[in-house]
Amino acid sequence: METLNNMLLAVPKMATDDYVGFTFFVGCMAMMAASAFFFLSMNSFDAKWRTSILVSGLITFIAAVHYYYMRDYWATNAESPTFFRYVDWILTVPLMCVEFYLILRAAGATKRLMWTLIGASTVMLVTGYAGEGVDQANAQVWGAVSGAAYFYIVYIIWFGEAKALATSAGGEVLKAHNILCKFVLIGWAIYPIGYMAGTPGWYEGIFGGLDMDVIYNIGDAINKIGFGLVVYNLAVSSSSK
Ligand SMILES: *C/C=C(C)/C=C/C=C(C)/C=C/C1=C(C)CCCC1(C)C
Repeated sequence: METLNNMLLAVPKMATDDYVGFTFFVGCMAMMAASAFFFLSMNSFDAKWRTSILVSGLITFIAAVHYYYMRDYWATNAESPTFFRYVDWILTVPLMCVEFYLILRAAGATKRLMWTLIGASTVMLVTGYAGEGVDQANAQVWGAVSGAAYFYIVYIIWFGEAKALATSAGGEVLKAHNILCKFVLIGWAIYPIGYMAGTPGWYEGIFGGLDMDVIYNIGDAINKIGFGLVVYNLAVSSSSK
């Protein structure tokens, strides 16, 4: 009977103190709801904002699918789904770079700027995966390289070419750009904390007691849904005029 139940239902139990399992579950639902919200609202905006809202929806939708698998992987193996985590990020973080390009396009953003941001984010994530999933013994070195790529992105959007374009655009676009910049500086800084909680290094004594997956899951909810809502808000305030 027990076996039959397992075969038919196959829903593993979840302990009430399984915060990783819980945040994977809630994260999955939140990403699905956010995707429905972005996709369904898309056509109520002027044509020039539709691609931005579509990309917001794609970011949360790709995450929803990965969260579905990560939740399952955790429930089955009680182990961090590092591979799925990084596949999710390697698809969604470049799309967040595309969002910067899309909102600054009217101000003259070039494809070169877009590819520079995408390139830096790829370096950041590939080296992060190397330290977390492949060569943990050198996690601090990989983490430092990843951090350098991260700060390069911060530099471009806060002080570099992207900032200059946003300033020349002014108005709602500048406001939205500045909020997205804060997401990258503060919201994205959650991830290196998760990394330090889950890999060996000088920082173990500081962050070692925290749970890497819980931190990553909180980071994803804030950054993917929050980022999308900033773009949504920009579309609302610019379409009504
Ligand atoms: C939706 C997913 C997002 C916004 C993921 C962002 C991930 C990062 C900003 C990760 C950064 C890392 C470092 C800066 C150093 C340590 C390794 C990483 C990959 C965790």
